[in-house]
Amino acid sequence: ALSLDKLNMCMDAKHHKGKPGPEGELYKQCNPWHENACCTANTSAEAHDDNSYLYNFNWNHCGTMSDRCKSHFIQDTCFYECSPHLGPWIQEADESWRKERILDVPLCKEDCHSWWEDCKNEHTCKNNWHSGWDWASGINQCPQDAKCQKWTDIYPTPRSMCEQIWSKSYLYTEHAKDSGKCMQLWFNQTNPNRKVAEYYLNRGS
Ligand code: FOL
Repeated sequence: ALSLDKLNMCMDAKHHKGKPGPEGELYKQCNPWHENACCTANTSAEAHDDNSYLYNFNWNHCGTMSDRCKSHFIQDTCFYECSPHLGPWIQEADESWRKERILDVPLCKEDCHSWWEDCKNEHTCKNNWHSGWDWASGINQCPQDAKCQKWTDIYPTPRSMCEQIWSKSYLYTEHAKDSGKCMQLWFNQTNPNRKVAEYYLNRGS
């Protein structure tokens, strides 16, 4: 029978495994997920590359993105591709490239703020990075009608960035990392997000 364990599952998207499991070793920033992951080792390595084959996504669409800022996008990619505890927020997606997506994942305040702080001096041309790019060159470029602007003109606050950049994948929260009420992009040892998923599952039923 179809098993649906919302506390331990992978979304049906472009690169995710059918079900979570151990991976031995994952690449650099993705390694915290290695004990139980929805990403393969190959996906974890690609997560660290510019214009990687995952989505051919160009972080440098308005000039070179700093390594500090880019580290948060790598971490977001690890979280998105590897997390086995996103069940409560998985929804059907109306997109050509994936069947399912995440919606309103409650993000810890520190993770959103440090991401925005480390990126606030960059430039971008769009608030929603999921759609509307010019793909003529094979990687995304800013479309004619979207000029490069200061990051802070596109995203005045951490909240606006975290919620808009991946079309509401994340919900901004004021919860702190140790609260058990928000999902962490950054962690070292055991995945703290399982008990957060458990908290929201019980709350919703
Ligand atoms: N991180 C998180 N947290 N949530 C996500 O949903 C997410 N998604 C990606 C990467 N990290 C994420 C994938 N990013 C396109 C653009 C970005 C992208 C995947 C695909 C893309 O092909 N956009 C087309 C429209 C495609 C369509 O909707 O059919 C475009 O018009 O630009």
